[in-house]
Amino acid sequence: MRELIESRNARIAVIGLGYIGLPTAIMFASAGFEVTGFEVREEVVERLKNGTSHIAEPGIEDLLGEAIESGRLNPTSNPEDIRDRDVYVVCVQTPLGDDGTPDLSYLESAVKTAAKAMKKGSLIIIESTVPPLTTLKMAGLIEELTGLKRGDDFYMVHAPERVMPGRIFKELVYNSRIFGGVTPESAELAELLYRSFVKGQTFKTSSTVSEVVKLMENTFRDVNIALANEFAFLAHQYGIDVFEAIELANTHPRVRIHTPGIGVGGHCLPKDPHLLVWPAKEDFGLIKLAREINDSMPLFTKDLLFEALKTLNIPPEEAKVAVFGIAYKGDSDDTRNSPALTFVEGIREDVAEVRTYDPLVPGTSRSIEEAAEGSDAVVIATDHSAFKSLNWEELGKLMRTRILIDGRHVVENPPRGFLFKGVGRGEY
Ligand code: SAJ
Repeated sequence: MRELIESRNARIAVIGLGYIGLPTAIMFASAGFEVTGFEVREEVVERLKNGTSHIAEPGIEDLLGEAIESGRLNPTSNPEDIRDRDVYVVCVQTPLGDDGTPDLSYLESAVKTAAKAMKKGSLIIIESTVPPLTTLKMAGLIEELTGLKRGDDFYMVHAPERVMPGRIFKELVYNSRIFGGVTPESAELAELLYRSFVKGQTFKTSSTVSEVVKLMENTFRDVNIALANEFAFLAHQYGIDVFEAIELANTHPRVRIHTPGIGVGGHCLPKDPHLLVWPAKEDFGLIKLAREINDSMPLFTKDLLFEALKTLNIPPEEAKVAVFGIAYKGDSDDTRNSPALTFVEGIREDVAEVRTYDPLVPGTSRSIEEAAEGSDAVVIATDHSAFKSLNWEELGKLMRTRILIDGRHVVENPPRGFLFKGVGRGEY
């Protein structure tokens, strides 16, 4: 296998062409490997064959076009097309089910697809974020299905990604990377393979340590955001601006307080802390409480809005509210688990009308003016760059009442003539 990888003659199958699998398949193709991209969604395969991407990522159209035209990347939905590959890279989602526990059905299906197609000596790599011990379980599934033995007859690795949407191609190359093998040789082979395009540092460990590391990274972030949100609650108690306090506290060389806001969204942070503790036999208070605090932020923002309506004697049932931003974070078009949407659903039944405007998300108001027209309150729910330079004097003329609620610390100095409240802005 080592020679096949070094000579770029290893034939690679990437299973799952989503926002991680497609860029990864493109990077391997660009590094000179023959890559077959397996994707169950046939409409996605057809688009990719024509060189058009179903995911919006800077630079992806050109890189995809080159990979397809060179013949090195071949999208398919036929499992026969990935038979007897040297490497299988599994990049499928691991969402939470409706019951709040991890749904590993996509992963198991992808691993079974690989097991049916693989050969003796294949290297199986799981990039998906999974609960600890899952890679070992998947190795057992492969052994059951193929009769092959891990380590002797096939290699298996957990290789988590750390990329940020919008910077995927840069981070795939320059971010450091961890390879967790079910055997040391598995990790060595995976590291050799990825160094065909990874320029960042690479580290080898066991599959379970790798799974825990990935989940610790996002749990660390979620818990620290929850702490920042709790500092915001305190700022309201003490009548201070939490962002001023955080900026000053962060001048300490070893303090890095995160940013409070309307909540925590995306497909990672709301989920990964649950994956981390799920297989454990006991509860973990801090991690669980942090999730509860972050999930409470849309409601906290609703309270700020209702306090402002009350101050101006506007009955909520008569209020018209414009929500600016529904994406889960600034300059993204992704609305998965967006706290802005949780906020919108949380007020919809209590107010007369809710209009949303998000420049990056289709289906919202055609313009910010259309959303603001006749409204009693504007609520900023996403920190899009476009919202940082709004003409509030002009927008205010369109509004019936001028209430401004800032859920993402977008407005530094509240505009004159507005009743302003912001998450963490306790002085208002
Ligand atoms: N957020 C805050 N306060 C903060 C930072 C973020 O409220 O200080 C909110 C954001 O508005 C957003 C949510 O949290 O709603 C998640 O934001 P994020 O910047 O963590 O974005 P993700 O989920 O796209 O990316 C994270 C990253 N993980 C870490 O930074 C540790 C990324 O590196 C991972 O690759 C990604 O999860 C993932 O795929 O796991």
